[in-house]
Amino acid sequence: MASRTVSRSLFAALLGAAATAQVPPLLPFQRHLDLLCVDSTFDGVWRLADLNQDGDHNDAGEQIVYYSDVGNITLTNPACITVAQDGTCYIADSTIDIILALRDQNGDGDANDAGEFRVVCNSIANGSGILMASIQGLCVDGLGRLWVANANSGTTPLGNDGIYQLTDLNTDGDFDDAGEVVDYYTVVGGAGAVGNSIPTKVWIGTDTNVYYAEVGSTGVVTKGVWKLVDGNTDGDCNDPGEASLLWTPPFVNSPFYWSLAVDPVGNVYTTDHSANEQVWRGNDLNGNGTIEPSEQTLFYQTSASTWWDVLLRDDGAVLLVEAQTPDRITALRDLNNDGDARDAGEAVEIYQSGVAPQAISMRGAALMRAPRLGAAPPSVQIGNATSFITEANKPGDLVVVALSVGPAPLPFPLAPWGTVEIDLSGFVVLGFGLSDPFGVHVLPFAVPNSLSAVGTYGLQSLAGDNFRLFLSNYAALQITP
Ligand SMILES: [Ca+2]
Ligand SMILES: [Ca+2]
Ligand SMILES: [Ca+2]
Ligand SMILES: [Ca+2]
Repeated sequence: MASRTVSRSLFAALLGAAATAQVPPLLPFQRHLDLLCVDSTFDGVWRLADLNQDGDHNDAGEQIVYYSDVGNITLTNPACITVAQDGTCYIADSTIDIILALRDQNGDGDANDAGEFRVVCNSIANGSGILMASIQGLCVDGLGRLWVANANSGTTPLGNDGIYQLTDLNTDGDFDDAGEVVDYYTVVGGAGAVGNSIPTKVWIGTDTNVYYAEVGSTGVVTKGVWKLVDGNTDGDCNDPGEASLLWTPPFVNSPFYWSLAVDPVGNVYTTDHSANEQVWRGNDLNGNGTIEPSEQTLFYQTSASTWWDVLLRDDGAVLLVEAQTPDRITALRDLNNDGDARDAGEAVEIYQSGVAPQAISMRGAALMRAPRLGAAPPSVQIGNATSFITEANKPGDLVVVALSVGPAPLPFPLAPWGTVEIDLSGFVVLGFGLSDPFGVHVLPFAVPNSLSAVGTYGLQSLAGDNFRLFLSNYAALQITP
């Protein structure tokens, strides 16, 4: 199957690229659609769309209930959320101690229907016998494995502070069987007082290493961003030297570096929503394993924030997600390229509970994947064949592939469909089908064996479900003599 081949070869390339290869990364996706966020007041999940494409999620109809206590699964404190390659969304609840999987199967825009929600891990009584008493962070990798940042608890069961790797070994759709939860890293010095170690977020870097944020408050474990490298490739980072402190951003008045994200070029973002109210960016540019003062930048600063999550959007915006008064999402963009988002116009609220008709108290958020199109190969001789590969949002999505003979026009927005990037005055629909169990649609294309076919053509897919069809990126096909 093409998609499996693609991901396997990608994995092989990543392994070849890094001598200390650990984990194939998945996030951030290359294109983004709607934003899912957990709300621990509402005890559910919201889907925020920008249906009128005005750049925000504040308009009527743009706050959609994605999951609200249905069936016998009643959320109490949903703390974190992530979205996998197949469109499955995972959330962890740190009070009822479960990981819940959500996927919209009937294409109505939510995961509230029968068969759309299921518990995939009991974080107290799983078959691996590993306690995860207070899950604060979730991430998913390119192999569909889950990564958990867990803090120990002040009440029984206590559990440990650490990073856990969850793999569905028997492919029965959950992470609850024996051996499926692995202790990837137990924080040294974490046992004992609850505040010795509080791992809050975990992230898989493009360098295939694992990063996590530590906000321990007793001084036993140093606060900041830690890096985990499985040097002896035995499947964990519990061996000497495998965990190291990458970065302690500047300490000013008891910082609270809660959230963490790492972009594809190694920029590490962490937010401090203590009285300092600062977002820092660092990058280990000299590759010595630590981020020094010369390698860090105060990226943003404000007042009265409670940033529970930081997201990296495909347009380069850094999204700060917070429960505050008012609740809000702030998009940061370094418009003048001076290395921060502290200049006029660089911070924009794209959701605010005082403006939107629906108040949402955001405890964590994740971006869904938007359709992505590529031609493989993108250049082909007349009389030969190529394929158009569309990665949709999820399995079973409708995919329509169009080819335009006209020159590429200036892109223009067409709400709620996204951005049109092919010439609509001369296009033809080449194919129409459903994405496979990997969320991928492959359309083989035979190029006519005629010199009159020589030229450059524009391609775009439209993909999605009844609730949300969305345009892919522009892809070019070059036909040569
Ligand atoms: Ca809007
Ligand atoms: Ca549904
Ligand atoms: Ca399983
Ligand atoms: Ca190891």
